[in-house]
Amino acid sequence: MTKPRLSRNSLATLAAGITAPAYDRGAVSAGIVHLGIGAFHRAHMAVYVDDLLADDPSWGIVGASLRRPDTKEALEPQDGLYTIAVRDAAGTHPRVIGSILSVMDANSQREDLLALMADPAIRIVSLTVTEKGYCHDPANGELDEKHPDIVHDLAHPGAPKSAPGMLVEALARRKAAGIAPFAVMSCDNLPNNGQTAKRIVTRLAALRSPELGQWVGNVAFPSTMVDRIVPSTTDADRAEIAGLIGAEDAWPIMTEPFTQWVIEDHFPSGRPAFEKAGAQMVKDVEPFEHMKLRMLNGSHSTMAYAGYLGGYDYIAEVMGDGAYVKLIHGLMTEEVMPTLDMPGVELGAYRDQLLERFRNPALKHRTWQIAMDGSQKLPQRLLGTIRDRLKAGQGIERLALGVAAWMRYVTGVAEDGGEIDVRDPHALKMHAIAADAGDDPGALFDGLVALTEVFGTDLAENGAFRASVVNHLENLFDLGVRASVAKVVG
Ligand code: CS2
Repeated sequence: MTKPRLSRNSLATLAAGITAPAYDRGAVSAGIVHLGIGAFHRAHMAVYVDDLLADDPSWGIVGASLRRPDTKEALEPQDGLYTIAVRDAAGTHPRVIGSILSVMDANSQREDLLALMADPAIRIVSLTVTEKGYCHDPANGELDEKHPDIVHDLAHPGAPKSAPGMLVEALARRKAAGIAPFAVMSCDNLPNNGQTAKRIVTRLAALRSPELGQWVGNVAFPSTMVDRIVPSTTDADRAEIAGLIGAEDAWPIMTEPFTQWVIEDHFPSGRPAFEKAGAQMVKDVEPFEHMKLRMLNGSHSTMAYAGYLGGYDYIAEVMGDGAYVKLIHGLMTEEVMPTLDMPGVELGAYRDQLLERFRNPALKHRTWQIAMDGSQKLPQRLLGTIRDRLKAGQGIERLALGVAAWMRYVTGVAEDGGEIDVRDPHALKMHAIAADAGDDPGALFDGLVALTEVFGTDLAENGAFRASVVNHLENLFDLGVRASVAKVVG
């Protein structure tokens, strides 16, 4: 028998014991617009908000996709409802979330979306548009004024394509109408994401007019550190969830038990009581962001490149290889932890918890998924730590292996000669560099390190950095990745 589609009407017929919104969804109104309504948002912020709507129904979320209409197509027939399934060794635990009132597709509904963002009821615009959605130079965090979407948005400010362009236009409309600005809350994995968003958006506004730039310069851009691992959903996941909840959900979200959200408490136009749902409200998020990007994401990216090249499809598989575990343990303990200043946080316990999360056998987290967009991720995940250590005259052996594995990965050729599907805004450029370098590790390094948007200018000139990465590249080409990892961990 086919199951009904998950929707308002089928809620009453869900399998016994499935948690679903206990508040009256009809009474919920929109207070938040979220740009980038991907799996991550639905496993994180939307869940915190779902926990709070019974207390204050004025904080419902309208999601928007800037690139593809697929989330709207999945959630519209479901009245915005979807399942979040927490997975661990003990099983899969589904819960239906109701905080997303509707989803808009920015391409076909741009004007409606801008009008909503300019509505006084919207007091927060949050974003998970991924690193590349900021249209910035990842090496220095400044707006990339030559980015095609930014060039477009300056020529057509009323019909912007980029996330910064949407924010500036909506803020400009609020300013013109005498409406207080919304707070812009970044939920992306960027260092100091609030300040970064503020720098980019204010610059774009100033390019439109100095006066607008000044006004936008006074908008609140609270930083947040978000943490939850969310692998992409597969058809097997869909089938499992339908069996568990007794309804078809076109896009359930699979995640881990762990969740953390650290938020800078700066919302002049109000905010939900996030702390009641477990978020940590703090004055300064930066140390937390730093810790997470270097420890979790730095390990993730290293495992993604070295793991993928070694034939491991999933992070849990990488964690089944003792040499890789030693590499990641050593990377965090010897090379990352000494660069962090986190009074009150037991870094050893944080590391052990991360290793445990990476081991979660029920989480099918692809190395290929994490490997995406490395040019945008490397600076904050590995290169910042490397800079700090080089400055202090300290070793970078494991971190440099992560960078070398990325360089080897973006050649697009796997160890067995097969093709790697490299997804990155600079994929073509990097492919051409690799083709020119042939199998000369030094030439590959020199070609890639010249990408100043990734490496800045300092690392290209650093002899210790070059020596270490090129040494690893030689091993990667001569011995293969598994032997290279084994060599480093002794
Ligand atoms: C991952 C992150 O895909 C990636 O690059 O490293 O999405 C990671 O799973 C999250 O940051 C965890 O909070």
